[in-house]
Amino acid sequence: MEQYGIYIDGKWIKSTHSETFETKNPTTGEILATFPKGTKEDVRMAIEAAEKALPKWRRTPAPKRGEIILRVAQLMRERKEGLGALVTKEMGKVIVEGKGDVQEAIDFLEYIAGEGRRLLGETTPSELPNKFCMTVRQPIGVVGCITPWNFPIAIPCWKIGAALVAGNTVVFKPSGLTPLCAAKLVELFEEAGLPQGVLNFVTGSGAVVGQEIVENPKIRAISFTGGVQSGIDVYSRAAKLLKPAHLELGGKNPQIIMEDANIELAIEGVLFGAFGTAGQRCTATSRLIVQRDVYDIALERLLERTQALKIGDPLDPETHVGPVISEDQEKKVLNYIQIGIDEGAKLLHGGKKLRGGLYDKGFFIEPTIFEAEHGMRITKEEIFGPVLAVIKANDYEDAVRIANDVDYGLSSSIYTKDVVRAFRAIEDLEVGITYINAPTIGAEVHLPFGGVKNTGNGGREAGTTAIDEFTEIKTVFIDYSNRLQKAQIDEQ
Ligand code: TXE
Repeated sequence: MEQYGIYIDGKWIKSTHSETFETKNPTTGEILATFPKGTKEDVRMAIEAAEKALPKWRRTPAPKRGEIILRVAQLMRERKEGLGALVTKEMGKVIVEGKGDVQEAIDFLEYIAGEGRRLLGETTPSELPNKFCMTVRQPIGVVGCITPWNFPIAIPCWKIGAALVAGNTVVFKPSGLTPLCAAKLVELFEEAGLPQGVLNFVTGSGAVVGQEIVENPKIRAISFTGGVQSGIDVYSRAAKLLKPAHLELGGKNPQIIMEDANIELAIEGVLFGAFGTAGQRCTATSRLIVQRDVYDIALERLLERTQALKIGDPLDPETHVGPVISEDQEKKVLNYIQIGIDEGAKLLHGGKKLRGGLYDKGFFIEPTIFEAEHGMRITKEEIFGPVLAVIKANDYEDAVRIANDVDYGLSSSIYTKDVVRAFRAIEDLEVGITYINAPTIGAEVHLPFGGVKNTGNGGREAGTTAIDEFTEIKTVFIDYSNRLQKAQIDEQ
């Protein structure tokens, strides 16, 4: 079993504290590695190293910074099978999705490496003669990246890749549930030739390591993905320091099926959207809103197809649904199932923890389908597990009203063949992402990713916007008139 330390200034070293924690396989309970319970002192050492490395890194030409990032992507390509299997072992998603997690990281790193040759600013005419105006993008400084467990390779790459190409140095804290994937990622950056101190890595709790990252004034910006409560805590602490904190939080994503939809396709979509990654994606489909004329047939097909799903070892390529990440997550999901039953939702499928054989070692929950009334807690709160609430809608207006009547606004989907309705849905759905005739999951890295309402605080990761949270814009005026010119003053 591997025993890791923290990674500071290009070296794996011991934490200032000797206590450790274990990372475990959620399928088998096997201990995969141990990591230090990092301290505030560890974070301060990481910050010091990142500050020391900053002047040289920010002056390294951006295309050269991009080359190192591209090299990480190449190494990942070479090792995709092994890394994908590690994601599956540590996080529990089925193997095709484990490899997909790695592929998403590769795609993003390749995309963002090219940003080294863009980092575009603007030029625009001046209101005065012989004067030139432009903007340039500059790194923010030392930034903190705090990540969750559900995409243990892809999400850290979205943040770290964008931060580094922009010329920042990084203190990275992964989720305590997936530190091994994170450590392997750090090793790849090291192997790709990232200079010492540019990326530093401290494991430990949100309350100690995470909080120090947020509250230490030497960290100039935070990028956070996680739960809403943690996000609010991060945002309010950062606010006291006027520190920008970019937040990607949860979702309660609806898929709408209209009466003219291709029902087979829509059901295939919802199976993937709701039960892929055992429902543990921020974009997972957790509500299926069906127009009443096709409600019975859609439900019938949904139940038939769900019965055929194979739940088991996520390393087995035949498996459709693996375990949830941890005992706590299992408890949370089972508790929501009980809430659904107690509030009178009709349990149509699943609802139980699976037992016997392999199931006894891991955290397996049956794919669960409720027939629910809009307004019940299971139709409003993020569950983050394989639980789907099916809701009947009268018509398009009713479906959109239900879809929008939640606190979150990340992803959405509508299945319809009516092009007018599809375009109306693009306008009407209060979310950051809308899919037409496709499930709520499946982001592509060259498009912006993020949501409205409680899903975040307005920013977007990935795409052309990826760089925004990691750069400051400087406005530059160059006067070559050789005299004092005054903007906004009539007499010159
Ligand atoms: O997230 P946390 P958890 C949701 C999902 C899930 C719930 C809890 O509903 O059931 O969140 O998951 C660090 N200051 N999502 O407990 O606690 C923490 O150590 C600084 C949705 O894993 O938010 C970890 O590294 N850092 C989400 C990271 O934040 C803090 C993906 C996320 O942990 C902190 C994951 C604090 N106060 C969970 N508190 C998505 N949007 O996809 C925690 N951390």
